[in-house]
Amino acid sequence: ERSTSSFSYSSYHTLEEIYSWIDNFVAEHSNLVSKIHIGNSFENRSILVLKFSTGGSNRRAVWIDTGIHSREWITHATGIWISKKIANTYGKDHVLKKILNAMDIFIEIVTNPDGFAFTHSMNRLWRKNKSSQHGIACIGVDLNRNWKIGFGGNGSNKNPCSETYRGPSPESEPEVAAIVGFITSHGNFKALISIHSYSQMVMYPYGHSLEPVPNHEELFNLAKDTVKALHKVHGIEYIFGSISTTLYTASGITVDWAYDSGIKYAFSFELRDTGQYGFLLPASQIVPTAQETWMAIRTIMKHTLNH
Ligand code: ING
Ligand code: ZN
Repeated sequence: ERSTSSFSYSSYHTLEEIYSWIDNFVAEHSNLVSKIHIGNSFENRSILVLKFSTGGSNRRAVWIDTGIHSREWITHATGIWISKKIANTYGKDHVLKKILNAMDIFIEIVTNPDGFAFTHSMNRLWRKNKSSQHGIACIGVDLNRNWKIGFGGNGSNKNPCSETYRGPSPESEPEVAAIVGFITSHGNFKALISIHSYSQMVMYPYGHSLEPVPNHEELFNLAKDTVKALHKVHGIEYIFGSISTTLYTASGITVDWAYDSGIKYAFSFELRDTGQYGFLLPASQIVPTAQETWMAIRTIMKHTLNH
């Protein structure tokens, strides 16, 4: 395809289709959007980030990642739709305009490209990346257990055959190391939203511990507002709270690393549904899911702007 006008935002796409959409999208919105190559995956695929910026230098920034778990297809589709929404409305939506006058937005749509390619070619329900180690038969590390805060703690597994295998060491996986390198060297990220599916939840740190974070009350209230904004769109109910008290203990996760790295607005979403379709959410739910998720993200970005 040569332009985004023929791209269907209400369908699921392959990696090749998404990477070609990214190129067209950046070309069509070059005043606002650029593509950054932050590294390569274990199987040497490009790891790409979209940057939305109206100028300035090293502005405060918001990070959004989708698809760290490859089978969670609704998350990639939502990242694509939201990217288009930002490009289409940043001149008209006054809140978004204020956000983009002061901050940059970075979106990593395919955070686990090797796993994602594998969900199309071989195993629709593959979760981990595709890394292998000499002499070990099982493949893949859970990229949401490979971060260094709480690495190796409860809710992660040292068995390479486990779905929640943490990997041999913190940041051992190139997909994680690329993000750590990028966010750390940028140095001015204020919010991070890491998007998963499914369960309909908005959560914040910690996952590795039951201890409340210093700004727990602020995050609790912001999560409540976020869920309210989401609910307004199509009436979908989300629950919210810290990861360890809402879901389960999970160690070595993205948002715990973000929080302890100084990103005080660190959230993880679990998108639709609550289990009827699970990871196989029908494509007819892509646009409504993206619409409500956008209002949730916008709520967090607005709060970040004003704090
Ligand atoms: N569930 C998440 C998992 O990695 C999660 C739950 C989300 C844990 C955010 C920690 C942070 O186990 C899915 N669906 O991947
Ligand atoms: Zn997930």
